[in-house]
Amino acid sequence: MASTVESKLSNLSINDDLLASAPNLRNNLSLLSHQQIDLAKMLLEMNQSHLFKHWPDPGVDDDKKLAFFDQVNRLDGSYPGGLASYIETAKGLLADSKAGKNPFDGFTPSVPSGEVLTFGEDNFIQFEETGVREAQNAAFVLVAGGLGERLGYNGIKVALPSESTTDTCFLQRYIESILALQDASYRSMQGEVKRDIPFVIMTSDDTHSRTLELLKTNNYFGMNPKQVHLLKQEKVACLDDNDARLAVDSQNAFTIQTKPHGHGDVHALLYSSGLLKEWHNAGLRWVLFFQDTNGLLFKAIPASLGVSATKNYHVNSLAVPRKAKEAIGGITKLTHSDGRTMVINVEYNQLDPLLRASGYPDGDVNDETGFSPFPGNINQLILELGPYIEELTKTKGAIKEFVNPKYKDSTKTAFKSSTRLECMMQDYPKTLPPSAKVGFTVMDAWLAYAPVKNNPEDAAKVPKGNPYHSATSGEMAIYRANSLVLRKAGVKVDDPVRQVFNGQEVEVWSRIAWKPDWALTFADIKKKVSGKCSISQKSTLVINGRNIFVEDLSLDGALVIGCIDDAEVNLGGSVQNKGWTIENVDFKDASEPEKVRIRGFKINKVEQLEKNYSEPGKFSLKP
Ligand code: UGB
Repeated sequence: MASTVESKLSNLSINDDLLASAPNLRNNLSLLSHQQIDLAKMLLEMNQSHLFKHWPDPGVDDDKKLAFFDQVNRLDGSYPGGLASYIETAKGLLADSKAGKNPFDGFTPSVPSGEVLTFGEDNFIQFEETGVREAQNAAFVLVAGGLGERLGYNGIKVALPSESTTDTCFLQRYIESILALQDASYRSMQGEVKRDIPFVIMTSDDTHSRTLELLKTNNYFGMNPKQVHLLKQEKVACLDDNDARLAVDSQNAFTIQTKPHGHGDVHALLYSSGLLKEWHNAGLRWVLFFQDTNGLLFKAIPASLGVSATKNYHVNSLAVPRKAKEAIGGITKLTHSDGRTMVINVEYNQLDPLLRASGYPDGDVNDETGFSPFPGNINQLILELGPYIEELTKTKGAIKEFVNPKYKDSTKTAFKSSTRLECMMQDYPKTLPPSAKVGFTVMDAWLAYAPVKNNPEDAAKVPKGNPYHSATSGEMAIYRANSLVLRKAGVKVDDPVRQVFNGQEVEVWSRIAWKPDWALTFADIKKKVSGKCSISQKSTLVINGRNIFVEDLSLDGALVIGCIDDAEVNLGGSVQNKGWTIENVDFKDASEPEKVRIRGFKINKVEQLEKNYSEPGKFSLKP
């Protein structure tokens, strides 16, 4: 055996000094292939001999030793430049972090200028029309690999109901919205080729199989499975100390601890998948990125895509007014002392110190509008495909990383728990040349942004006036947005009442929900609603069908109406019944399903008028 080991060693030139740091590895070399010895050599050179400290003699746990190298091989193959490059970068970033080095050194922040839109105004309607036309030249990318640690929900977040009158989950809402855009775009272009809009979902080991299962058990929510591509991101190795020693799993000494690398992985995955080139060859022009739980998102998409197309933005970030110190990144213009400038997201934990260090002694504070002057990044990005491919050809999709260790004390010599490198998709513009056209579009938060991120306990602690970003507020925001949109179209929708669920006081508007193919834009709403309509606060209105026209409707109760595409229904008259009530549920009440508990209420369907038209033809419903 000794001679085999010696010959492997001489072939691979692991020298004895290096091996002396890992005697237990030396004892096991005979088990390893040449490729595995190569990886072992790399680990020793990168100062990782501790990984072999607990290795027993050959014959004991040999399968685990081989599994260890399988994992090392995966970690090495899935990171641009390999594991050695990961460790090297980590050492540099950890040293910078220990030294308290500011990643924005030399940059001065200022408030950038962008397109600020108001719902329903003429230019908003114009942008929506342009956006719908452009939609058939777009591909959509959902980043859904996150664990949602802040929410603490046990399932995948895209499976959560976006609202509970229809129980439509986020993934269904997104897919139906893309399909509605696809149809509307085709109709607006009259007669040109009909395209299926590609839809990519980035998953991770935490979410992949459950996302696939959700799609399969629901027939892809009506989308052609060929339109959907799942790209799985890999996790990265955790780091135990400032020397970037890899962290060993506490449950299994033959496994390196891993954690998600962040949503920035989406660029490298898209690049290596070959999809970008395929889309470019097919004539597509836009890639739209979005996150897992924003039920309002598609109300903002048509207009913001219209802005991208009109302004020829290479990068367009969607933003909302943001309260100072609110936990979303701020869009900021950074000007370097050497003259470089960029418009980029600065994460909320970095914006305040950056401002303080740049001559704003109060840091990030609200101005006279009641909001921070730095608009809040909601991480919905629209990239122009051509320049995007050009840039990724240079970078291979690698995004500037950062590290965020939680130190045990001020000496910054030890971590409370292992850390890892991370990257964010919105950091993509950091490597762009100054000629790149980087802009942003601000819309009201009531229209564009209501994510579900915080668990009930944390949401209840959010400072007064700041958004809860919980399952409760996410659902109530959908009813509010739909009510406000109908109000703008002339419907008399009652004022909301205030109610407390799971310790959060929210506005409860009439529960109004419609399928995306009923109305995508404000122009659609205005075509579908006319006359004198009114909806009382206790009411629920659910519209499932493209050709439902509402005229002179007075609703005080619950009404659920649906029709097939070949039917047309005129809806009016007076509907009155006991309706659907909202009942409080405590988040600790284990007798309720988790998806109900986390929103703090459930809907009791007491009485409703329900009508579905499943035959072609013209119908009228006027009770
Ligand atoms: N995600 C992945 O797909 N993979 C990962 O490894 C991690 C996440 P979070 P975060 O909307 O208010 C972002 O955790 O990262 C997906 C912006 O950085 O919900 O704290 C995950 O599934 C911030 O600037 O958010 O903050 C989810 O879909 C601000 O805009 C998405 O990435 C903030 O979002 C976001 O993950 C916001």
